[in-house]
Amino acid sequence: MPVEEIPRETLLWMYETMVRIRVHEERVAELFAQGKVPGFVHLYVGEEAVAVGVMANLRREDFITSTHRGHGHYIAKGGDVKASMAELFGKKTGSGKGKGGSMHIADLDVGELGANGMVGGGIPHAVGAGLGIKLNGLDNVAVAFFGDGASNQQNFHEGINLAAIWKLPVVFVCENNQYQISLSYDKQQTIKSVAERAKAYGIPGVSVDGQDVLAVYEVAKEAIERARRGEGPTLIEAKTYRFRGHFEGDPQVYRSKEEVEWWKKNKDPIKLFEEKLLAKGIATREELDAIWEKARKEIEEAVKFAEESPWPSKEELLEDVFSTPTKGVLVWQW
Ligand SMILES: Cc1ncc(C[n+]2csc(CCOP(=O)(O)OP(=O)(O)O)c2C)c(N)n1
Ligand SMILES: [Mg+2]
Repeated sequence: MPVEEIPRETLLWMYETMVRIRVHEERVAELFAQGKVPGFVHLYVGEEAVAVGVMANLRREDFITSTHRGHGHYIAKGGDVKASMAELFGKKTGSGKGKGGSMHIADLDVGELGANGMVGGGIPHAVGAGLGIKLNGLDNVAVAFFGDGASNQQNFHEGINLAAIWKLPVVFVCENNQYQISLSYDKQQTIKSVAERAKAYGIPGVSVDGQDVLAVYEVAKEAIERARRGEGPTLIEAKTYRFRGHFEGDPQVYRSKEEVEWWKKNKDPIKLFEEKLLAKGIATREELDAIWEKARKEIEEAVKFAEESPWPSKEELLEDVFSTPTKGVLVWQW
């Protein structure tokens, strides 16, 4: 979509939010390497335009469901970075009181129904939210984010089918970053685009360059408006790329350094958007630099907050924790 058709305020929000995610993720990588963030960490560097292009069309009261790679979704939905950073550290002040960690950030205040350690696990939740919206006669929408790997899961097929036959206000956003862990896309699926699967459910399917925030914005706008009008779901495939490993510590033996470097050099969503903003005179270099400075300051404050926060006490260990015990044994948790 041409920049001229989008308010300057929205354009700057998009830039600022992509920068905030990038600074957050690169800082978390350092903190993880220092041993300050326990558990697995999957970062969103390189994929920022997807969350931001979609979320620029959402209201606070709309819902999202996220993935194991969910920090970017949370930040773009307007989440509190202090609460999520404290959660990453396992501290009591975290959004899940320190018991969820990176893969389980949820915050109902901003409509984030949950990141999810189960691949494809958020899809049925979004469909449930869509059913709730419809039964209550509201005009909100629910957006399910998931990966290319998740699009091979039963949850994906059942979820889209139900949303399609019931015309639910759900938008399915597949972040096709071309790998599920070490398995490349062409080894997972025979179709060129995940969006082709929409045909099987009788709904619109569209594939978009996920490194171009304005292209994502445009297709998301159409899908979200369609859902709000009660016309049912859309499947969007955003073709993107993760600049870091599947998780922090991934040796990445399944792809070449040249491939990664090519994407960083030619398809960095922030650089591409920046060039456009400068060329069109939407912002000056100084204004953009100030945005980076502000983001760094904000993330440092969140790190300080997390570091200074207390650990949960032993007595709280079993509070707010739910499970399905099988003969006294806790079910598998990834
Ligand atoms: C149900 C389930 N099966 C397997 C796993 C192990 N696993 C974690 S991430 C992942 C790959 C997911 O790939 P994709 O959906 O493309 O997301 P990406 O990591 O690329 O963002 C797998 C198989 C899991 N967490 N949950
Ligand atoms: Mg993937």
